[in-house]
Amino acid sequence: MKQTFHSFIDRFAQTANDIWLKGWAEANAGNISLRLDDSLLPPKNSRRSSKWQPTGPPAQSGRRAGREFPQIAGDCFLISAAGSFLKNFKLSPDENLGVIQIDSEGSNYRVLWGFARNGAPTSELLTHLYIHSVRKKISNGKDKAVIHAHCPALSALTFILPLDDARLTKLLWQMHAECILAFPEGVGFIPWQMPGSSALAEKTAEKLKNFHAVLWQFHGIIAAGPDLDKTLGLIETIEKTCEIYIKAISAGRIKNKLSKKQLLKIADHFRLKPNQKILSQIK
Ligand code: 2HA
Ligand code: ZN
Repeated sequence: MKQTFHSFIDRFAQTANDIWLKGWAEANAGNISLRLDDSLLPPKNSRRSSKWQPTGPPAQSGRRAGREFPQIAGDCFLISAAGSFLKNFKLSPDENLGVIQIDSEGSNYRVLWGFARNGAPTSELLTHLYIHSVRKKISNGKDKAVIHAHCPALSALTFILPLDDARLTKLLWQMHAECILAFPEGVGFIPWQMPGSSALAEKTAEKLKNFHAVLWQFHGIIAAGPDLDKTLGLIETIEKTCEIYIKAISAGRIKNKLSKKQLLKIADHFRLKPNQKILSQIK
C-alpha cells in the first residue's frame, strides 16, 4: 500500500499508543520523532510556515542563534509536541504532533504542519536533533526514527546496580540470547542529567555514535533506528531483559547466565561482530 502523510500519521500515532499501553508513557512522558522522506511531507494545501526559531540555546563557542546541525540542514521531521500525552496522538494528531523543517544552515527550525493551539516540539527537541544528526551520518541516511520512553524495569535497574556501558551491555547480553543479536555493538549508559538539558542532549549524541540505544539513569531510554518498529523493538528487547533480570534476582541468586562461549557461538552463527572491548571483559 502506498503511504501518504495521513496514513503515516496513523502509523506514528499507533506506535505512540502501543508505548502508552505498555505503561511506558505516563502523563506527558516520552517523545518520538521521525525524519520524513519528501514523499511523506504534509500535502501542500495543509502546510503553514511559522517564523524561524533557534534549534536550541547557542553552544558556548557558537556564533549563531541556535545549535548548528549541518547534517540535517533542510530536513523535515514529524515530532511529538511538548507536554503531549502519547495516548492522545490518535485522537488529535494535529494538536499533539507537528512537522518541522530545519533551515539550510541547520541552526533554526520552522513549523510546517500541526502543533495546533500554540503547541511546540517536545522538551527533548535538542536531544532528538543531535541524535538524528549523528545517526544520519553514521548510518548513511538509514536511521530515521528516535523514540524516548519511561520503561519501568530498565529504569529500576539504574537504581540497584552500579552501571556503565560495559557493565550494562554484559548484563543484558548474558541474560537473554536475543540481546547480542539486537545490539551487537552494546548499549550506552548516562548518569543522571536534567531532563531536556543541553548536557543530556550532548552526552546522548556522543553515546549514539557507538550505540543505537542509551539508558538515562533514573529516567528511561532513548533509541534510534531505521523505522519505528525496529526502534521500538530494540527498546522492547532491552526492557524485557531487564524484567528477566529483576524476576531472576527476586526469585533467588543468579546461578547461570549465557557464557562468553555461547555468546560467541550466536554471534558466529549470525555473522555478527559484537563489541570486542565489552566481550573481552566477559570471563
Ligand atoms: O517528554 O519524557 O524526558 C517528556 C519527557 C522528558
Ligand atoms: Zn523522559
